[in-house]
Amino acid sequence: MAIQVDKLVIEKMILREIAMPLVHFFETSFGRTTHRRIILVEVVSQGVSGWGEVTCGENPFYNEEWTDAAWMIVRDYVAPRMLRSSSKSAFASAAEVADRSAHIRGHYMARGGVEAAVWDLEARLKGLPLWDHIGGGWFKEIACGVSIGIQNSLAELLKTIEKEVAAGYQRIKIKIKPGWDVDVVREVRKEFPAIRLMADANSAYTLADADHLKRLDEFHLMMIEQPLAHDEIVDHAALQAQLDTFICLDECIRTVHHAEQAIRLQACGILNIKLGRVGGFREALRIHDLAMANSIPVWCGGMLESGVGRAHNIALSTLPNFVLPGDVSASKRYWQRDIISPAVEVSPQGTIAVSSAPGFGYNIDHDYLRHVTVREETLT
Ligand code: OSB
Ligand code: MG
Repeated sequence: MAIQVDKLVIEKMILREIAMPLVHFFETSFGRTTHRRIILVEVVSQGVSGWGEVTCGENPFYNEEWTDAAWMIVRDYVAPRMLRSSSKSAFASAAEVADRSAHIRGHYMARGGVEAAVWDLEARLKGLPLWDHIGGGWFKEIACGVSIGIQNSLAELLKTIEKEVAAGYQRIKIKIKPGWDVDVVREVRKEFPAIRLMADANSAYTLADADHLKRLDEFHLMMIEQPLAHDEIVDHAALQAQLDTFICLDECIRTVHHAEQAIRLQACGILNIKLGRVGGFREALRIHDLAMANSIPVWCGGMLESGVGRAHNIALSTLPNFVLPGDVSASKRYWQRDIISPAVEVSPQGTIAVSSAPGFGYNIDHDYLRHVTVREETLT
């Protein structure tokens, strides 16, 4: 039975930091990750819990955020404006939550972890699946790709690609950086002439590398993701004008305004939407809608999430303009055991079936969650 939700009051917020080793290290142009430290946000109203994940890394290298800073941002700046004890405690809906932390500069992932938790809470109070609550549901199964980090050798990379293609994943993304780019992509293409292939540079190049990046054109990549600086839309436009391959922006797009600028300047042909990077569902929906209106396809990026963030990504990916396979893949690629049950599984066709259970659609594995929690604080 649905509970009354015309006024949404958050009675308490529980912050948890969990620590889990990755099954395999993940290396990008900015560094190697072997262990994750993830902040989970639980918001409680009328005895019902909603869950969100802060998707920042352990270090401020992908963007300015990192686990320790995000904890303080949520505890000291976001939570006090969200809770029942704050001066304007009630929300008409989860769509209002983002505004309540809009006075904070940056820190979208910290803010987005809370925002997503309230959307999940509201969906559960209404008895709806999260994908339904956000207006999705175009896809009953979402298309999955994998993101493969920089490996110790080309042989290991080729072996990993072979395994993921055999598992059914619909596109392969490899990470590149200066010294691990054109020659690597050439070898991958030689070995796998027909796969849908793309490369992600995580801001490792500058416009001075345009001629070098142009050499990637001959390998028919679906796109090259974020080749230039994390905050540089204008140079991406200059680069896109020189490349046949589509640029896909990731780091650059934190607001719908950034997306609007990127589209107007023709800085990209494709957008990656990450729920955390843009501060939650409200902004993700806006970017999705703007891209669709401009015929820019989008896909859902990943941040090595636990099951909670992964489940949110699945809900997001059911919106109609998520027409390209995302970086949303099976739990077992990351974790020995996930904190949700069942774990996220990928079919031999490279899809994830969308759950129709209320909220994010999976159960929290409370025993395992307790086991991996290294810090916990209850805010009221
Ligand atoms: O740029 O997409 C990225 C992971 C951490 C930081 C940045 C990125 C990534 C990924 C991994 O590519 C995607 C995933 O499998 O979760
Ligand atoms: Mg990326």
